[in-house]
Amino acid sequence: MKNKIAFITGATSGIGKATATLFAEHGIDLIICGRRSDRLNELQATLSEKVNVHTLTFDVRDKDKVFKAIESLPEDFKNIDILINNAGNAHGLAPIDQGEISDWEAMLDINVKGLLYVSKAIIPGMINRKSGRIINIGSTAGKEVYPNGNVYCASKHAVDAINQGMRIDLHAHGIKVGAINPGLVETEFSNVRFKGDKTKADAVYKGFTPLKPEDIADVIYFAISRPAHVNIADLIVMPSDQASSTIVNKNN
Ligand code: NDP
Ligand code: 8X3
Repeated sequence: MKNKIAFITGATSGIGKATATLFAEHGIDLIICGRRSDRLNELQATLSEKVNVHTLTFDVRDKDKVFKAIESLPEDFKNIDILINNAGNAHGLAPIDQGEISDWEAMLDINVKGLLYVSKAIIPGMINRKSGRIINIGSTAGKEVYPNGNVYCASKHAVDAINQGMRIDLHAHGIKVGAINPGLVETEFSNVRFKGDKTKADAVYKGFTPLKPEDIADVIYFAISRPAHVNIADLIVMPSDQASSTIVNKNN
């Protein structure tokens, strides 16, 4: 039987990379995406030992490049079964009156508009084939707002709404849509948020046991491997030391 094909955005790091690695172990062919082509090539070299892997290098903000990249897929990779909308980051952590406009634009352009561009390019094929699964990576920040999180939280609340909207609009076409919403996961996320300030980034994960990207990859694989009649519509995953965005037991 032919392998299923998954399209994963943000596969160069963190949750996306861990998901690509786990999917390869389960025999799922991969289209891995990101801006850092060296990392994509490295991951392709590793995972190609197990499955067929195609790389696409593009910035999700550039809609022409998104559409061209997806149109350029070779025949063998065109019939995408699973879309993991994962690319995204926080940029900055500041009160609303002090936030940088360029950070706000980055978060809305990447986390919201980028997710929409990729989805718009891939959904028509799923509709034609009357099947597909879409997992949107939201966040606890899409379920509640925390101090200084303002626009990042807004972007993830938008992902939450888009996830619901996609599910409502696509279920008649046989496409299953769901979101996985992680709490604190130790990835490059905080390094990006704090613009390379390692001390600030490391401090986020100190004093407690954060989730690992592999923990979220496990949950994503669980969601996409349910039987046909089961759809994981919306799921929140936190470290045991976390109760909400602001309540984290940091006494360990
Ligand atoms: P990482 O920073 O480790 O990974 C982010 C990924 O997104 C990278 O592969 C990066 O690739 C890609 N990406 C970022 N910007 C762009 C862009 N403009 N165009 C294309 N790709 C881009 O963070 P995580 O793995 O933690 O984040 C993955 C998702 O999980 C995000 O949506 C994030 O909001 C969400 N999340 C993370 C949590 C956490 O605590 N870590 C918790 C809840 C949700 P490249 O730089 O090569 O382009
Ligand atoms: C990432 C988790 O709490 O930093 O979405 O917003 S948090």
